[in-house]
Amino acid sequence: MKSLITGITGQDGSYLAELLLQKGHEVYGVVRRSSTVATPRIDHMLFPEEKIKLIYGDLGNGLDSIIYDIKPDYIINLASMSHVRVSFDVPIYTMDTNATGPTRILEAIRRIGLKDKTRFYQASSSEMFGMSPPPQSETTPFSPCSPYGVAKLAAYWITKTYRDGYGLFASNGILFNHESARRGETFVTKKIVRSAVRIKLGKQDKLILGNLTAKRDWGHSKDYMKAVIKILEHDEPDDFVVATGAHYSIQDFLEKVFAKLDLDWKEHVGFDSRYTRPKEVPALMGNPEKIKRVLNWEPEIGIDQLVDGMIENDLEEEKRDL
Ligand code: NAP
Ligand code: G4F
Repeated sequence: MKSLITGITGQDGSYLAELLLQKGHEVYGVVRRSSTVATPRIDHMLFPEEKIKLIYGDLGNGLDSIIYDIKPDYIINLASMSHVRVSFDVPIYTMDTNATGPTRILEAIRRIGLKDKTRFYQASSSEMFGMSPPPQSETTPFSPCSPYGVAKLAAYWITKTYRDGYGLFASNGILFNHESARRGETFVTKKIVRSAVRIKLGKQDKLILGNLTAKRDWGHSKDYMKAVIKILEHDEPDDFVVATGAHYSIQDFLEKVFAKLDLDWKEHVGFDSRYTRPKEVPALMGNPEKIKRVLNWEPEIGIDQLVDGMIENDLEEEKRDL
């Protein structure tokens, strides 16, 4: 089996590549050329042994020749401009990457004639539910309120359109927030953990955040990548919510992390409106009943284990720097 992952250098891409290698897949990844090294999350699969193959490319163009050359069994589209607040600063780039990008892939599968060979997965997002109140499931109306959410919703629909219109095996995973030690530094969970650890070690004094009242349903990236594989291996293409079914406010998360480090968050946390958004998704909490029932998927890592793993990792990294 050959799998092509876009976004392989990201949090999810790195876990998915590991899981697919364990299943014996030949794993190919699309990477963007950049002036800094973009591969820290996947270096262990490149050196000393080259377990995965990287190809330079971008969702903006050129993916069709990569798909033509490899003719993958699975294409997993994880690449995106994944930061909701930044999407308000770069809405056109966000639409091009997150909405037109997957359309380019689907059209390549169709035009190259891979309809009966290649299964496509689109990384859809709970951000598409936007203002719709929780719990959100596959039948909840979408109501996005960020350029990111709007672009992801377009990608969701184009995936469904190619499935229903052309008979492609094309599925959406509607994933709620998922985190890990490999989470990007500017997402709120990682920002909180990294800062709390640095405060504990005397390397930092303040942590400046935006809105603390929003609620999110946080799971672990590795669990969610197991769900992605189940969605691809299912006997028919379909759309699935992937979530834990519980949610916490940003303040709850903050309190939990600081308490685990014996710190009082109120002594260290400040507010800056630069970290708020023009419009905010107030509350996300998924109902994972369908994926539990149809694909027998369950999250294995709870919120406390997730937080403990993130703290342990950042303590080790920050102590190494000391
Ligand atoms: P991430 O860590 O930010 O990774 C994003 C990946 O996309 C990186 O490999 C990045 O490459 C790549 N990328 C960005 N723009 C690209 C472009 N124009 N061409 C090619 N590659 C590009 O995100 P993640 O947390 O792993 O999330 C994976 C996917 O799931 C994303 O599509 C995200 O929107 C979606 N999602 C995430 C969550 C979540 O909670 N994590 C929830 C729902 C949906 P560089 O390394 O070069 O930047
Ligand atoms: O960690 P966040 O930036 O994640 P957000 O916006 O929920 O998006 C993530 O989850 C989506 C799934 O629902 C993905 F599709 C998306 O790609 C991404 O992975 O922010 C979480 C919450 C927000 O309510 C935000 O307003 O935290 C709040 N927040 C408060 N202070 C902050 C900060 N967020 C960030 N990034 N930085 C802050 O300082």
